[in-house]
Amino acid sequence: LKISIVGVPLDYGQSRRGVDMGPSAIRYAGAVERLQALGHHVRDEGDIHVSAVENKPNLEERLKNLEEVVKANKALAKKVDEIVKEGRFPLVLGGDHSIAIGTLAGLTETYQNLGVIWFDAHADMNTAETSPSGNIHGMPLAVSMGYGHEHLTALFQQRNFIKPENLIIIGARSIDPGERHFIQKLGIKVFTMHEIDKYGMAVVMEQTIAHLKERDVDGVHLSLDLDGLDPLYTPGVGTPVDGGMTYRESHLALEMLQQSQCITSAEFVEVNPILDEKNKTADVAVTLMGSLLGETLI
Ligand code: DIR
Ligand code: MN
Ligand code: MN
Ligand code: MN
Repeated sequence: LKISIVGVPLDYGQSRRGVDMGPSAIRYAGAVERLQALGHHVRDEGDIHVSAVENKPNLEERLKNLEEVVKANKALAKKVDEIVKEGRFPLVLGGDHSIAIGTLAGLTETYQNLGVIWFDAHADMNTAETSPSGNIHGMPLAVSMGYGHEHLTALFQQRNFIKPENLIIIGARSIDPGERHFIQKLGIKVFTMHEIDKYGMAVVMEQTIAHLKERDVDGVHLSLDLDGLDPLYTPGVGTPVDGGMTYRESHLALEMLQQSQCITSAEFVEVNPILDEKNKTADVAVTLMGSLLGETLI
C-alpha cells in the first residue's frame, strides 16, 4: 500500500489543551517505521498548519473556536483530496475529533458512496442546539451528514454528505439525549458496549462488514477515537469513559477489517500526551495501525 500520513495538531474542538501534540506523540511511538516494516510505502506529509496561539475569546459558546476549526478542516480536506487523487491511502493523525469533518469532506470529493466506521465512546452527533459542551469534537458526524452550522457543512463542497445508512458506530457508551434522538430518527446502526458484551467483537465486525457490503460502498473510512478503548489501555484522552473496549477486542476488530480488505482511509484521534502515561495511548494507536494495515501474530 502507498500510505500518506498527515498530522492535524488541532485542539480547538474541545476544552482540554494538549491534544494538538497528538501527531507528534504518534510519530514518536514509531508509526512510520511500523508501517514500513509491513512493506508499505510510507510518506509523511507533515502537519496541517494550525496556529498554536490561543488568543481569541470564545465569541460563540455554542460552537467554541468555530473559525479556527473551520480553517484547519478546510486545509485538511484539500490535503486528503490530493492524497486520494494520487492513489494513496490517507492516514490522518489527530488532533481532536473535529478533524473528521475535514477528512470526510476531502474523501467525499472522490468517494460517492463512502462507508464510515466510527470507533468511539461517544456518538459525536451533536449540533450547536443539542451540545452540552459547545465542543465541535462532539459534532463531526452530524456535520458530515449535513446537519449543523453552515460554515462547517460548507466544507462538503459538493454537498455529498455521508448517508446515515452507510455509517456504523462501534463502542458507544456515552450518548447525549439529542444524539439518541438523532440516531433513532435517522436509523443509524450503533453497536454499543452492550452489543459488544453480548455478541462479542467478532460477530459485531462480521455484521459491520456485511452491512457495508450490502450498501455497495465505494470506500470505507475508519475513524478511531482512542477513547473508544477502555481508559485502562488509553488513559491519554480528554474525555475518558469507563467500560470501554479492551486492547484485544480493538485489535481483533482492526485485524478483521484488514482481512476484509475494505478500508480505504483511516484516522486516529484524541491522543493527548499531557494526560497520558509515558505515551501509552500513542503506543496503542500505533499497534492498532499495525493490525489495521497487515500485522499478524504469526
Ligand atoms: C459530548 C462529549 N458528547 C459532547 N463528546 C466527546 O461534548 O458533545 N466526543 N467527548 O469524543
Ligand atoms: Mn494548543
Ligand atoms: Mn470522538
Ligand atoms: Mn470520544
